[in-house]
Amino acid sequence: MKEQIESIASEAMEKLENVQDMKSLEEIRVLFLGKKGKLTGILKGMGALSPEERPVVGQMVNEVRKQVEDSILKNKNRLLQKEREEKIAKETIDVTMPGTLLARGKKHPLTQVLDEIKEVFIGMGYEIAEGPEVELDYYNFEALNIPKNHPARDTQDSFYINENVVLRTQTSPVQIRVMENKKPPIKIICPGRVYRSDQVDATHSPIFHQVEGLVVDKGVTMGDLIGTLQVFARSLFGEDTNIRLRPHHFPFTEPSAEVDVSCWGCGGKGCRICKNEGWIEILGAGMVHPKVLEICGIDPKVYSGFAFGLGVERTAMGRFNIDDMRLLYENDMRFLKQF
Ligand code: 2U9
Repeated sequence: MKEQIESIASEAMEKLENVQDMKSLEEIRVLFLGKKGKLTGILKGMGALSPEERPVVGQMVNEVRKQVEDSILKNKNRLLQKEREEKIAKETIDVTMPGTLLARGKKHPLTQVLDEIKEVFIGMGYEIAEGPEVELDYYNFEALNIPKNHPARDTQDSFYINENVVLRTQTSPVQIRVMENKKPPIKIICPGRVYRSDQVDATHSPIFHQVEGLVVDKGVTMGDLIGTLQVFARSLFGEDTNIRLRPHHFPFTEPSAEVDVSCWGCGGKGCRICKNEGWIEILGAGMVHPKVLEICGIDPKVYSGFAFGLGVERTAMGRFNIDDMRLLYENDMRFLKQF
């Protein structure tokens, strides 16, 4: 029995000398001191000993138990300290290391231009109005003084869902809906997506974005329109920018004009950007046709208004010198990260 106890003691101490982690330490404790442990087994066998041997063996077992328990405690403290040191080492941050740069996203060039345009008009007291993209023929054409046989209604120009429903070809229907529901003064811009049945090429896309504006009040004049467009053009293209109106025709405005800005590249002398014209067309505008006011229940003898419309893609391509509209839709980061 004594030899057995001594061999258990030396086995236990040898294991405890090399223990490397808390899990193994616990396994050693169970192996020697647990219910089914080696030392516990000796105690169970003590019944078979003579009365003289029992106290001697009992004392030996207790001595070995204490030795093993002391060693386990010492190892436990050592391993806990080791774990703490490892944890601190792992979590130590070297504050002198350069930070990991997070890739910052950026707004799409169309969004940048749209936000700039909104900013200018919000600064002039306009509200933003929105409306459905799948529109009734009535709001997209009839209420805009575009009669049934007008070429703009031809299916080669518009996406018809059925005879009375169309994908809106401009955001003007939103202005109609506002005028039907709100008495003047009205001062809104209507940004949004519009659809035209065009073949995709460098300057056309079946889906593109517009911003239209509408002001209706008493005594609104062409002078108000020109002044507003001058402020808009200078905010977007620089303080030295001038505008030029060329007579035009739109069914929903009378008089109508196409509006050019002096070229931002050469100030009007002529260069590659403006194709030596000195001017670049940016939008269309005019005084709201009296019939359109009337259709919306606004008396054209009491009220007048002006309206304008611009293409966001066209504006962005001018601003960022982009020569192919398709680049705006391909989501190629090599292109987009330039803006
Ligand atoms: C109402 C009355 C009048 C909006 C206008 C234009 C002129 C115009 C084009 C610019 C480029 C469309 O995106 S584009 O192809 N728009 O030239 N738009 S006046 O006139 C309105 C709108 C609503 C009730």
